[in-house]
Amino acid sequence: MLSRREFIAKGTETAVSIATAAGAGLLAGCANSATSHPPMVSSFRDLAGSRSLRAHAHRHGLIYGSAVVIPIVQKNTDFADLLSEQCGILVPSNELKWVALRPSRDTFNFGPPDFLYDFAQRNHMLMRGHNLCWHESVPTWIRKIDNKDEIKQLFVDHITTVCKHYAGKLQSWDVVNEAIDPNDKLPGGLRKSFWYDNVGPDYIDLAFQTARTADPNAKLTYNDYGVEGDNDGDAVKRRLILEMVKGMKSRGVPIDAIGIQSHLNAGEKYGQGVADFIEAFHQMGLEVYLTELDVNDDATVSNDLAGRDAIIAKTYTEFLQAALPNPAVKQVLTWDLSDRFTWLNGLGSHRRKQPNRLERPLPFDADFKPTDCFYALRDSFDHRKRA
Ligand code: 9MR
Repeated sequence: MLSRREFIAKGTETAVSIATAAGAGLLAGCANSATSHPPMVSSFRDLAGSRSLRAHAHRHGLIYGSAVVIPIVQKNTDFADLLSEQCGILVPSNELKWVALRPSRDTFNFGPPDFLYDFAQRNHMLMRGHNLCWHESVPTWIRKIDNKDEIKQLFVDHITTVCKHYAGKLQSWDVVNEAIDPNDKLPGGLRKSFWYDNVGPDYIDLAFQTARTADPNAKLTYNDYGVEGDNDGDAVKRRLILEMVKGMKSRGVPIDAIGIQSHLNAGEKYGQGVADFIEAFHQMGLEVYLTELDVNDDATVSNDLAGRDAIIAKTYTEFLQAALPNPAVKQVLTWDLSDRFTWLNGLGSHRRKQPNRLERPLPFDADFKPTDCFYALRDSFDHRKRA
């Protein structure tokens, strides 16, 4: 039996071989697993084991996984099965954010993420943490404190407590999420946020240093969006993030990885920009994770489902063709696994620009049947040369 630390160190190897062995029995007599659209697929259960995203990713030096909303995993056993068959890594969508984890100064709500960690362990999956610091998840109780020293102490104590709770267990942490916004016109393109205002402009360094001390094993990650496209806005953000990370490295701040969220827009151009961005981090010795992949098709005018799905899948393929050849890329996570649970159709869906139709951004549809995105992902893994 491997210890938790050994398991993490061993990556998904064990996980995939177990899943593959189980799948081999299930699939005995089935058609060639390399076929893109196997005719025999009648349910997600036909895609377990060696046909899964997890197994195909693993064959090409990648870990595939998904974000999850924990109460759904607890209630829906079919979905829990789907996750365990397809994913080598999970990340809670919300439950490790300050607002969920820290409802009051004296309460740490570790129950749900602890459940997910145990679920991941039982199913030979890794888990990553999202996130320790984000401008959008700041509890009301801390906003009411009128003393910057006290807020800074709470910031350090929170990161320390949470990282220690999971020390040696999580593969990686999104230590700081979305800290760059050039529209705020602050030095370095930093976003004006509660943490910037109260902890100070060096809050990012402090967060990474504190996390490293509390959990020396987790890969410490800076995670952001709006850096994926071949357009001027994304190019500006890429340059600012690169400068920020170079500065961190030159100051000896412990950073191990970059998370490229990868919330894509169907039909937009993805290619050289993201490829060069990844290569710059590769040169710096950092790992790169595609952390929140999905494709909204707000801009697609036609309502024809097959046509919409084809554009969405093509967007996956073009983006992954640009990103995956770089050996720095170690993980691909979609932001949920099924269209039934995507944030793009979420409560209030104020961001959905075509309110009369549901988004279809993920590898499994609302009935857990594989979508064109599933095959686009799997084929993209297969086209990657092993890192
Ligand atoms: O998917 C998440 C949604 O359920 C939450 O309501 C929202 C606010 O906490 O955050 C969503 O996840 C975001 C992630 O934490 C950071 N990148 C963008 C994601 C989608 O908004």
